[in-house]
Amino acid sequence: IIGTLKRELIEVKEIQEFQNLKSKYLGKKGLIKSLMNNLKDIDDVALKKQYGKTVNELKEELETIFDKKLNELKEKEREEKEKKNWVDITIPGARRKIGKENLITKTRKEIEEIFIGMGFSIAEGPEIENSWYNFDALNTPEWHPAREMQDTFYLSLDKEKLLRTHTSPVQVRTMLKSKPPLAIISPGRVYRKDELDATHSPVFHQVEGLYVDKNVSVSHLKMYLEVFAQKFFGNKVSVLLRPSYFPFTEPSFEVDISCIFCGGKGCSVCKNTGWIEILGAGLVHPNVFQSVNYDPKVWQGFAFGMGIERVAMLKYNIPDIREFYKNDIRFIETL
Ligand code: FA5
Repeated sequence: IIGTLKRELIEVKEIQEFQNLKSKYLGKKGLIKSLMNNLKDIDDVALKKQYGKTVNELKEELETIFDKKLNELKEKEREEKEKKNWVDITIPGARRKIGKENLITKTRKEIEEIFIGMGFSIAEGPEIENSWYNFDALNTPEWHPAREMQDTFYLSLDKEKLLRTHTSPVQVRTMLKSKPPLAIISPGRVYRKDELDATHSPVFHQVEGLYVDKNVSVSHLKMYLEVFAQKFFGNKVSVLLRPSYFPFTEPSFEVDISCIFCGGKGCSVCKNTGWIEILGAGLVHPNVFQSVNYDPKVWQGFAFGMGIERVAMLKYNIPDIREFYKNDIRFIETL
């Protein structure tokens, strides 16, 4: 029996075949079972005992052989699985393309971080504005010639609804909502009927700044802008205030930084002046304080508004504002 089994087992390659063979020998209707069934036909007690013992020994021996074969089959199966799942770790991996932060977002975050570091918080306002917030409350009523300074996309015939032309309406919204003193910046998208060219886009981004407290003067404005400029563009940068005009500030300034390309000596970027304009600013006009019920005799403040694309163009040396909106992956990847 054992010899036959061993021969049969050599042929067995799979677990299922093994199970079939095992039940043929050891199963309920198997060989051992039928040998055991013969016991009842043996009358001689000693012979019966001997027979039983022999069959049991045979059973044990068969079980050992089957166990051994099962282990072999399992080991073979494990080896095959391992072979199938083998990974060549020396093959170079496929580089996965990952996204990059948009440069406008990156620049906005850089500006935000600098001002947050100086105690400012972030305020937001809607892109669809009422004319009152965008103009009237900012000392620019309907008849004011300064309305022409920013050509507006109106959303209604009565010119009540418009796409905000600057982030300055957030000043008004913030002051109406909170009591002074306060220090906020407000980044966001703005719209103007400007022709698209290398430095102008009809949709662009600004960051507004507003600081209100007692005894605020132009020197505070200059100090904050100087710290900003040095942190953003580099330690050596200095700031120049040139008199200018905005209806919502008095006095008003265009703010320049010393040219970061030639160190202020004069080059083509700064048109040999040594200075580059980065933003508009000034001390909050008393009429603006009046529109939001702040007493201008008690409170003073400074405000500024800078173009995010413009400062990003300077910092990252981008010659044309249109690069920001083309979605050319090569542009994004070089940054
Ligand atoms: C203003 O919009 C004022 N609200 C700024 C201000 C705020 C002054 C608070 C005083 C107090 P201006 O129109 O100069 O100012 O625009 C501010 C900045 O936006 C500019 O310096 C420039 O960097 C950017 N800018 C203006 N027009 C465009 C445009 N079409 N495309 C891209 N950037 C622009």
